[in-house]
Amino acid sequence: MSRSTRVDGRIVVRTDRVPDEPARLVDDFTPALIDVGEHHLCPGCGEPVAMRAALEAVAELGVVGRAIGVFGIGCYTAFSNNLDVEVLQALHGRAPSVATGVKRARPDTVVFTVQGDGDMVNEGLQEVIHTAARGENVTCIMLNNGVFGETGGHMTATTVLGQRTKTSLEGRDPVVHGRPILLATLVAQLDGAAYVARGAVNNAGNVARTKKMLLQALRTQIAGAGFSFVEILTMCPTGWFVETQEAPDYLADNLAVVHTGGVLKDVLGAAAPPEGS
Ligand SMILES: Cc1ncc(C[n+]2csc(CCOP(=O)(O)OP(=O)(O)O)c2C)c(N)n1
Ligand code: SF4
Ligand SMILES: [Mg+2]
Repeated sequence: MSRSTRVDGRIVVRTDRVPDEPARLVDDFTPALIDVGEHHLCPGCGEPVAMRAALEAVAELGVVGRAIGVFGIGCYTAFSNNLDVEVLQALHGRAPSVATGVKRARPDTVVFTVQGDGDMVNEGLQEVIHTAARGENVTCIMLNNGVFGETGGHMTATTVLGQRTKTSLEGRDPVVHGRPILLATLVAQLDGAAYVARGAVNNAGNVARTKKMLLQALRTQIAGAGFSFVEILTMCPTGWFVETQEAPDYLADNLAVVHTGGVLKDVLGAAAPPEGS
């Protein structure tokens, strides 16, 4: 008896009966820097994938012992208790300023923020703009799902036109709600920003590209070249009111056509320091 079946062209694992083959562990994919392998984020959420890529980048650069994460407030905040790196909790949107303080007090550290679009663009936009303009030697990571996920899927400043959210049930209307802020595009205009990129985690290729962006952002900081910023588009099937398995395509067809991916600025380029520096 087959363990999977096809529904609308997709392979779906059957859950209506006990499988005749026992489950087997293919490999232990838990990242080394995650202390507790469990979290309470929704199935299909993109934030754990982005978090994993960031942690792998920190580990690969050999800076675990001097890395400090500054977390904003959103679903991703759950990870602040799970990680084997030092973590500080900032108030909504204030993480770039807290990161600034940490880095100025301890220039030997490698400081990165983890914030959502609601936290960074709605509730604390001026913080990241000023931090970038000052050219602070920190890395800010924004997980952009276009909604306030944790509080139930409300519209944010990055919600794309037409996107259905809890507070825009007929889709975001430019006349009523205004137009989305494309934050990476905005930050790239600032002279203090040395590295700016926008990635996504809706398929394996995009995860690999996003990890390269995170590596280069952290290398930029390690080289002392100035502010670095990586925006990552993440799935939020719960806040988007779509089926879990539909979320990666929803991201590609809606968010990614407006918040387009790629490296927007890379002052250091190939001159970045090698791993283990
Ligand atoms: C000052 C303040 N306003 C509102 C809230 C409620 N709140 C907690 S998490 C959150 C949503 C954060 O959204 P985002 O940063 O996009 O993260 P996501 O949950 O989507 O990952 C809000 C509005 C709060 N904690 N503090
Ligand atoms: S509400 Fe959205 S962002 Fe929050 S855990 Fe669920 S899928 Fe992830
Ligand atoms: Mg969000």
